[in-house]
Amino acid sequence: MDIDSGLKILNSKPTEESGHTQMESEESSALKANDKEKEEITESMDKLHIEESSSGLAGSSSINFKRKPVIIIVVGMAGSGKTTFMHRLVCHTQSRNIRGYVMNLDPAVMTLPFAANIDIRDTIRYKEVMKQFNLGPNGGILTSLNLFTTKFDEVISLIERRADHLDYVLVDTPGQIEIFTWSASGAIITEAFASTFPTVVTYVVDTPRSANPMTFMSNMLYACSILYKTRLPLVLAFNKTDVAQHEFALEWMQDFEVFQAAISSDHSYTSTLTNSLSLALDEFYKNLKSVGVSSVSGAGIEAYFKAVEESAQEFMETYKYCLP
Ligand SMILES: Nc1nc2c(ncn2[C@@H]2O[C@H](COP(=O)(O)OP(=O)(O)O)[C@@H](O)[C@H]2O)c(=O)[nH]1
Ligand SMILES: [Mg+2]
Repeated sequence: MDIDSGLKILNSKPTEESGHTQMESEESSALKANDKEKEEITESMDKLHIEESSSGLAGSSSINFKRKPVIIIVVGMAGSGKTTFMHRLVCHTQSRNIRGYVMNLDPAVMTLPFAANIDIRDTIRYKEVMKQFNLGPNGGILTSLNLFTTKFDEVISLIERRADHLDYVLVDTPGQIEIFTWSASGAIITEAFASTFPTVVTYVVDTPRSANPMTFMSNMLYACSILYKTRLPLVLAFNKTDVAQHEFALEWMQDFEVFQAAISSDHSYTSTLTNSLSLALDEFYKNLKSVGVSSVSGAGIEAYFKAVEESAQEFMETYKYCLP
């Protein structure tokens, strides 16, 4: 159960079938091993002590920057469809013979619709972390991510060894966005990736829920703060376009007067503030790539990968040299 043995069980060719088999067997073995679990987690924690790597920081062991694979970090509000979107990306890469590697960083997810090559749940059992450290669910998820991050240099080395055979590494993050975007471990993971491979962040937006101008603005402010914090190219994926088309959002982003017209009937303070914010965000919108996708039907996924490729190029030309 320690991270070393966890990494050894990674499979290299994800398929949906193997995903289900793996998950089913994990579930049944989890039941059987229920009694042993507590012992194992204690052992695991003992082994997860932070060792100082030769170069000091986790992830900084990499000397050579590689042009491939492109790392895609998928973030977004809980329920925006990150995991379903990941599943769609996995299906797309498999059907086009694009070489993808899949990573799950959500320790609390019950079942995954895709097979993950690297799964935080193989190493850390977050419910045991909650018990052991007397934490609530969010603290448990955060601590699990922290524990996993202490060995992230091994994850980077593993991907480096396979780099020649990979086009993309797809990374799913915990349901609650702030656990990844506002934690030290989230920052360490992001920096470890970006200092070794071209790295692109995808912010998944729940399009039907963003039809309200205030919700839209609140979502865009969050997206902007992620760009500000990660300093990485950002692609907005307006998800669930099978339920609501995203053209209204593109229009609001291209022309703030259209957005202001949408809130003109509201004379509250929030509306005035939203008006001003739409002007402030104009610069953010100008440099942003936005695509409409449906994780359910697969619409827009080609356009999404095109946006990722352009962003990876942009990373190499601009962002790489701005890294701390
Ligand atoms: N109609 C529709 N539903 C979606 C789409 N993507 C995700 N969902 C649904 O949205 C809910 C949350 O999805 P999930 O992937 O678990 O979100 P996460 O918390 O961001 O990982 C689930 O009920 C999904 O079936 C989509 O493109 N279209
Ligand atoms: Mg999820």
